[in-house]
Amino acid sequence: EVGPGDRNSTMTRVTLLDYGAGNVKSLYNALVALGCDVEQTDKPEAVASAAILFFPGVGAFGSCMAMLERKQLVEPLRAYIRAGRPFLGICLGMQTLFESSEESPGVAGLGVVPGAVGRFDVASHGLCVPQIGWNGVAAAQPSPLLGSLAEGDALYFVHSFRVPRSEAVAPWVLCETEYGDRFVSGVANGKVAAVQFHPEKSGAVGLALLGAFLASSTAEPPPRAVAAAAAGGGSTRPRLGAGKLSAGPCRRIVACLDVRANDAGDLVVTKGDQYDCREKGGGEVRNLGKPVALARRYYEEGADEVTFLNITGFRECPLTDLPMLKVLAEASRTCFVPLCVGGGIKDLVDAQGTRSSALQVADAYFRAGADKVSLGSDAAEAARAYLERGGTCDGSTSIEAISAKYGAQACVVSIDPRRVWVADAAAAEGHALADHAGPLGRGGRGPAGESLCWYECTLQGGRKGSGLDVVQVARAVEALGAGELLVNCIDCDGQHAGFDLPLMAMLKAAVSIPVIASSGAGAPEHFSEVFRSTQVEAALAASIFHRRTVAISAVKECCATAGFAVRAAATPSQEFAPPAESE
Ligand code: 1PR
Repeated sequence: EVGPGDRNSTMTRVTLLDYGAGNVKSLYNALVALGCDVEQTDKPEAVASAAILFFPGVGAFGSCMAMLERKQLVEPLRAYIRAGRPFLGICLGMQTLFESSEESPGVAGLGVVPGAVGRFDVASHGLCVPQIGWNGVAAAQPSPLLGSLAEGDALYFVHSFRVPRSEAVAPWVLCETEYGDRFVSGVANGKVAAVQFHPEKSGAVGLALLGAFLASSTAEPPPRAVAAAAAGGGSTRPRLGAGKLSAGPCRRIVACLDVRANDAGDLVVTKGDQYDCREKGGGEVRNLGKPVALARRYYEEGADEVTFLNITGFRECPLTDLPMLKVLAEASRTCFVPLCVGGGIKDLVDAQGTRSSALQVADAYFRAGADKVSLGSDAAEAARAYLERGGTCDGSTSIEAISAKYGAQACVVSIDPRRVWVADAAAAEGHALADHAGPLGRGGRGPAGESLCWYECTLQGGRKGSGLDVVQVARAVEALGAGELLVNCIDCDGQHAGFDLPLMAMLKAAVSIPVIASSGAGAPEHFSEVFRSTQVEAALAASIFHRRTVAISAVKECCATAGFAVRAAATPSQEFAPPAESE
């Protein structure tokens, strides 16, 4: 596969190793946006003849090495790297350069860099594994790659294992990052480099780094890469001094697009009030814009992540016609931050009786450009089955399948709880209770003035109850392999009165994976409040951003003032790719 359409002989040709795991689409899109002519390949001979080689990867160390063995890529890769030819490894593409990893005991890595990859040990610091989000780096050696970094610049990390500092690796260290302890987040030696973070998903800062790599790898780099490197992240803050960390772990601000077809059949971004997306009195489906254009706007305004939820599930659609595939494919050409897609990720049977597994649906979304998928109803059903089995995993659920193939960090579970008010603890029949008269409550009350409630996990966006307690579901999906929880609250959705703090606190305490608080944001202070009161890693909003009542920059300013590290608000407008035309 070669892209884009305007390829010509003067374009810089780069080789992107696509060995069948993880999402290579994001890196492909970033390289195309920087003006490269990208050859996507899994052939040993293409590695041998590459002029500049990119080695991306997400997933597990062992399965990645097995795949490289199967495709006879191990020796060509070793030879290419040992010859010191231009190479950039990303994430798992960095880890596999080492001799081994605690993730897959007994499996040998490429062994071109000395040392072993180890498990994060951050629990004592109150941090989550996987590390999902934006963090800084400190340069350990002078390198053109990091030359454009400014103080405050953050890059996007997603990983559960990391390279510890050691004497063996010391001569290779390009940069380090702090997450609990200090770990090696980049290695380099001449024209060979590898980084733990995802430059292709790190906005203008990451594109600048990719641009700098291209500029230092070839005598004739693409002009757009050179321009991106020169522009850096667009910040006017001082350049980063040697050894100084550019930033610490940041709280994430997520923009969410609920997408569905309106009555005229057009795909629109809509927004509910307590999940009712029609104008009052059962009118038209609310239309707040077009998905690709809105996603791009949020990227440019500094959203740290964009989530698309297909809220109708397009239940009869054959896999290949899922409308959200096109949305993802187009959005990922212009949004260089993580994209998550949810809604309808489950086993599908189309009108002709053709079956597709949830994993195949997820595969299609990853190939289209998603970085994570989010499971709703199917995850709640998987949790029920897990609980009925007495809390054992048997490998039969979509969470397990997706998490095994793409890594836990790529498998989000979105839950839609609804409050069930009870008169007293006895009436709660053992469910986990939240007290809305307590310090985190905002005076919310049930119909008979109750202040205690438990939260029922609903199915199909609130259309069906499950009888399951949201805390049970959260723990079960974590055990099954989910890497992150998106916690909505039907009662608060679209109400602008703030997040449901008792719910968020309860779930944050119940799991050790990152939690995204969702539903109810109405003001910048609601974000700093949820971070302060509940320690969630991220907070998501929809209606305030769609209606421009609150800007993403205002949210970030408010959080920063309240003492929470956030990624610098705005990404400068990109001229790399044209806006999508087909909406
Ligand atoms: O069950 O796997 O097909 O997934 C369906 C997905 O669609 C779930 O993630 C579910 O949350 C979502 N969904 C289904 N129906 C609706 C609806 O609104 N009728 N929307 C729906 C969920 C909730 C949030 C919303 C926040 C923030 N939307 O994502 O964006 O509440 O809103 P706010 O800032 O305006 O308060 P499956």
